[in-house]
Amino acid sequence: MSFPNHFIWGAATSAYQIEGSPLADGAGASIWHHFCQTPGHIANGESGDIACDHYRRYRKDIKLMQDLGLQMYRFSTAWGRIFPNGTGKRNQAGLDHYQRLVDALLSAGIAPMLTLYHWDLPQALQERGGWCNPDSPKWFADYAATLFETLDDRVAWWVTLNEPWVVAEGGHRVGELAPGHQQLTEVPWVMHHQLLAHLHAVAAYRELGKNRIGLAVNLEPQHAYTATAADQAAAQRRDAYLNRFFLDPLLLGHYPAELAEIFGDAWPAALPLAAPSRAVPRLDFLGINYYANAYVRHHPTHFANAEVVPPAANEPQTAMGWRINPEALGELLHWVKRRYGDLPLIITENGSAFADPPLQNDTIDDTQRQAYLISHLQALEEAIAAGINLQGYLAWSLLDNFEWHHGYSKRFGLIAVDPQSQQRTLKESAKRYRTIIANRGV
Ligand code: IFM
Repeated sequence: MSFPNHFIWGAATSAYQIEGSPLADGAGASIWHHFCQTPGHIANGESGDIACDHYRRYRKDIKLMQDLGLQMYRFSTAWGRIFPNGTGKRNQAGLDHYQRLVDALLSAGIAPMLTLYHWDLPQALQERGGWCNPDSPKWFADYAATLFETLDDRVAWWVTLNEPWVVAEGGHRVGELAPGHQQLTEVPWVMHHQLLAHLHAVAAYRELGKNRIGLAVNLEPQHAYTATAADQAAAQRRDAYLNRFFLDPLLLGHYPAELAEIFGDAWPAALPLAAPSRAVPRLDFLGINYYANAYVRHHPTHFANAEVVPPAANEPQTAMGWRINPEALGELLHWVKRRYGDLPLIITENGSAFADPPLQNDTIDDTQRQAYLISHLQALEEAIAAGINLQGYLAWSLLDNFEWHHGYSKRFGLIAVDPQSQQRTLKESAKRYRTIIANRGV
């Protein structure tokens, strides 16, 4: 493999998944802190209370990033550390923490990519309706503006929201993620208010910032399970729901037509949107989180009359039960270019959970993760050669961490973290990634 010289190599994490110390230094509780306290929500009753203790160990973790040769580190700020009540009085200690983190990254020669929202809404805002409240876009833009004013002199890459569709689907329809609602009527509003939140934050950025601002969406090609018209239509509906729900209104100015049919009475009569304008770009880059594709078939009683067919035991899959399909990643990048134009793209997350072998002779030989990494990088190399404007790759994740409702049972890290001792161990995939970075892909 060979990647262009300007291609950026890095890794990603998020605040609640690694930081621990959720209430330290005056922070306000997040919906995840709250959600974890209800028995039954998280596997093994776990929480992010300690996680990777990165809030206190970030300097050591930056040394590990340096050791791997990372050029960029994507992390998120916890809104409630900066505004404990979500709005109103600012907590300087929280802001100072992230200033120290950014300064330490820059001194290590690592470019920070700062995600403003990776699912940890302040609980105080949830109590005011969370993303269902029409004021939520303004709450978010005010919080974002504080960070732009404080850190845009040092942060050159900003991401507004991480995976807004997962916030709506997991948190408001399925209910397995915080805040744990199962209310179909909430889903369109949660999506719409996040969209407006992104637009308000970008508008604030155009006044306050001078670098780049984008978004990170999870995209997953939806393939029809069979060639029947019914399965093809089911795959199209799921594509509209998952892949186009946020990007169509953002970049094309309208919601996918299929959504009214999918939601039925739960679809609001009006979701007013301003048309996109070339003069004020709504994104400087698009971050894509890619893990898997899906096969979809018609199902009379499933949501959207569409069922995702799980992989059979003998089909390639990760410990999440997600299909391993690097070709679909290439296909996806071409689809994005065709549908939304030639935006600068970055893979803001890609990685795999596997039940890693135990530490033996100081080695964790995670061969499956290495194979996943390499096959997906090969797909990216081909996409670049075919003219895709791909600027970088951020592996998910730097560390084994709190995988939401799965607790610590699913390990995505390049670096293993022993939850008891907090000992970090570079897996073989991390060493392989270090070699790849050092040789620009070779
Ligand atoms: O851990 C998550 C992350 O927070 C968002 N994207 C998917 C990852 C793996 O499930």
